[in-house]
Amino acid sequence: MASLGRHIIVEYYDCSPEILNDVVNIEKSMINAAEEAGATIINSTFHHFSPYGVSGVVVIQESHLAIHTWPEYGYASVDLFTCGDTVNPWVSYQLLKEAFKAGHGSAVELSRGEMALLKRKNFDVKALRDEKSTDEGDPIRTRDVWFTERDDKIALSLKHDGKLYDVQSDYQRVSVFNTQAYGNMLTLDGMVMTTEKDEYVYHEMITHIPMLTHPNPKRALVIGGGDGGTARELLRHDSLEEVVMVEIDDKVIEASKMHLPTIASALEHPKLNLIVDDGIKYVNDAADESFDLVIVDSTDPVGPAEGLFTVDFYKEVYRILSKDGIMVTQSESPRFNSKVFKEIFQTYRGIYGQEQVHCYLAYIPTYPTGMWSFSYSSKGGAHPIANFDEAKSKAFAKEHRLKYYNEDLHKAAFALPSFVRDMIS
Ligand code: SPD
Repeated sequence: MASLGRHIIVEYYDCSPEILNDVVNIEKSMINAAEEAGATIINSTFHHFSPYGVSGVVVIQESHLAIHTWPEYGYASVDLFTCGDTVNPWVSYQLLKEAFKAGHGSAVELSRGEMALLKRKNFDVKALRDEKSTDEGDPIRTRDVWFTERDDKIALSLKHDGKLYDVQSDYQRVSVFNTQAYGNMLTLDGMVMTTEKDEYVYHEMITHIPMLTHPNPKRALVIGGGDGGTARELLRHDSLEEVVMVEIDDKVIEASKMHLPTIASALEHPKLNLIVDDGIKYVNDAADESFDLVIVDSTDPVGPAEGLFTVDFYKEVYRILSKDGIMVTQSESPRFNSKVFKEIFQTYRGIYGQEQVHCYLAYIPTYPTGMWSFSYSSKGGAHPIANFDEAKSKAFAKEHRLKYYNEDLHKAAFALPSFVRDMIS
């Protein structure tokens, strides 16, 4: 390398004014341009000016990408600065040109920090660290890289030591991050799906509530759930003769087997029939009354999971449930996804009847707002509290040393805060 860094100074002309005034989209495009160029995102901050214009910067481990836009002229000025040779800033240049629908663009590349002009200084970071370190730890941060799940109003960040897996599958971006607080974490299209440290809350609650309410469940179907956590919990129940799991994306299974071994631990279980296919198609083709329990362990209702949030799909699930059958689905955050949350309960009540559908909650720190909901719908009317076997539940939780679910929580989870109750009543 003849220089420390490459600095591309970019002009985009004749862009779409609307795009250049959309701060949320510009941030997404800049982050995407950095990732596609091979950069590691550290953080980003963007600002919309009144009445128009956007400024922002994406800090990457290899330096930064910065932008300022003048929508009224359809013009954006962009700096792409990268150090080392792992990131190709010209990939970002091309992607941003397309993202902003630029009529034409121009760019000048400068070499920054000519090696011929640089002389190494005496800078001993190890001595500095030894001198400053205290019992509370190392005061000199060597790594400060954050994963952020964001929508336009809130964001959740987790500090991590890098990506262990990052693949664009046929359906979505599948990544595993090595987070500092929650262990390895699976994300799909930038949304947290599960982490090693808090996965048990979701997986115990989505399975044991219906399993300990149904009088005699023999066959269970899981739609989605490719990380394996739901299957692992179901297979603790000896009464089950078969668990069929239909996951659309084999990369989710691959990533989980490689990097989430404790969650994926039952994926080779002899009672598990793991099918890589479209769950909607599987349900449409399944025989009437062929499952005692159907669990929809889906992602959020964007991308490949969208079809799992439709009336047609749930009518089909109802059809394949046995007479006493129970359906449980993850039903999003009441606070964060209020619209979807309400629609879900309205839809299920239209199919199962007003009294047969119940909402319960669990507390999952790595999901938006931390408050997560599940729906419980029964075809035969089994009430999740009146009909659950409390003694069995107590013994089961003890025997399996469950970390979240227990007989008290089974009942308590259905006690809803007033604002949640009002949303669905
Ligand atoms: N926003 C997070 C929703 C995640 C729901 N599914 C998680 C899959 C875990 N098996």
